[in-house]
Amino acid sequence: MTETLTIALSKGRIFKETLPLLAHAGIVPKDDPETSRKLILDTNRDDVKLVIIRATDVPTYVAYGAADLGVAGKDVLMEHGGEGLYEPLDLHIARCRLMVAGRPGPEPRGRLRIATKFVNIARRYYAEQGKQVEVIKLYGSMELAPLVGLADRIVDLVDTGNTLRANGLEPLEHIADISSRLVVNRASLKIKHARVKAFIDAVAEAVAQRRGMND
Ligand code: PRT
Ligand code: MG
Repeated sequence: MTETLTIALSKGRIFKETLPLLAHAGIVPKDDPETSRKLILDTNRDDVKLVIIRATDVPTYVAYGAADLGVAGKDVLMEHGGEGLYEPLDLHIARCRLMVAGRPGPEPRGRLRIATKFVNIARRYYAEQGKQVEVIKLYGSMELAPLVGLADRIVDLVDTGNTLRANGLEPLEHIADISSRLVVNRASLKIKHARVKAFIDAVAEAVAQRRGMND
């Protein structure tokens, strides 16, 4: 009997954009997480399961070995720290930029207040700039914070920029280009080496093919 390979994914854009890559590796889920309430999805392969979790929980599941592999945004990995994770592959999906944004105009004087869900990234970023800031942790709708005087700046993901524009904010500083990465539990890499390696290779090939088609 072969051991099970468990892959952690979040629903939404990551699931949608990972599906074709999984298909290339011969893996097709039996349920759609957007309509099913199941948290463990069977696939066409008896020895492959998908666990559907919050995007920010993917590094934790994989680091503890609750999933062998996972797909997570670089933003989530930077914020988590990535300890215990092997990151073999940039999937080039769910791309966006991590930015500092705020109202147009000069930087307010004094100690800046920064609202974000990426508190570790924000602290690191401003520490590298030698700037003293106060970081305020939020769990969503960061764009609201500068509008109601909670913060001077936000650190958030930007794709089209429409969300910022709709709220009278503009991107001010670029922190990092973001895409989703394949992450692997280090013990799984050793213990299930042949299977994990074959999976990584198949997904890498799918990524290369898709990039060849798109660029
Ligand atoms: O939504 P939920 O709270 O459940 O979790 P999540 O937001 O962590 O998950 P999800 O599925 O929304 O995002 C998963 C990953 O997708 C993120 O970790 C990023 O790596 C990646 N990604 C790519 C994005 C975006 N593009 C993106 N545009 N994640 C979020 N956004 C949001 C952004 O936060 C902002 O609110 O979209 C808005 C900006 O979009 P524009 O096009 O208006 O600029
Ligand atoms: Mg979201």
